[in-house]
Amino acid sequence: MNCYLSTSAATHDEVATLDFETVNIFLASSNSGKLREYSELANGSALTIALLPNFTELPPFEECAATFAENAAGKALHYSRFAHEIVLADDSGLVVPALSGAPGVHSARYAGPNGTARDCVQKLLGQMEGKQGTERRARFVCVIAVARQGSILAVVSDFVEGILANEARGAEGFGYDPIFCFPDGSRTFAEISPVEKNRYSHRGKAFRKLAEFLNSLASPLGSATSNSTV
Ligand code: ITT
Repeated sequence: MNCYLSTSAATHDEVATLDFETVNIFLASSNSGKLREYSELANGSALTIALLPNFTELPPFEECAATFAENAAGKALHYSRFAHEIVLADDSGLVVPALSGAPGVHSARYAGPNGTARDCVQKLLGQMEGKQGTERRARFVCVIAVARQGSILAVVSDFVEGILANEARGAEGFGYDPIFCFPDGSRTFAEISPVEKNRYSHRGKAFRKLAEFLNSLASPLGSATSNSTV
């Protein structure tokens, strides 16, 4: 079992050795929805994203911290020890203020260790019964950590606000997308295209911050300390 967050942060010089022309990033994730979204986000940029080789055979990282940031950093550090390239880990989830922040960091296993995404959605709809108006507000949060060989290079985060639908709608996306609506209630994230989701989503916004940071390393005026950690 691994549950820790301790490392030496990369120094400016270590980070600045990135050759931005050839940044290959390995995603450490069991979630195929995340891989699809990151592949699409990196499409056309100088970054390439692929699943970390042999990911399913590597010792798992147990996400037992109380914050998305600690889980993302711990996950990135853990898996970065199994690769030479940069490793990206994403810890994300749905935060519902009217439920004291649940499901939050427990989003993936909200319906128990064997619960499916559909089970999670049904459980959440049950918890929301009788809640109306602003009580149905929800926020998707995404923290991305990138690490290389046991050193954290960057941690960035972002979020998107919406409201919870009364029933599941749409077939796109994954996880809680069928019940996460734009604030005007018009469409759920499962009713929009993957490209449109990436434009508005917590993950798309966080990834663009990461790309901007990596890009700044390629610029003579870039600074590894500005905007590098959120
Ligand atoms: P890895 O840890 O292996 O990456 P995971 O699915 O367990 O995969 P997390 O621990 O970060 O990942 O849990 C994220 C959960 O939050 C995910 O399983 C969904 O239930 C939910 N979630 C996060 N981003 C989402 C999105 O864009 N759309 C819908 N649900 C999302």
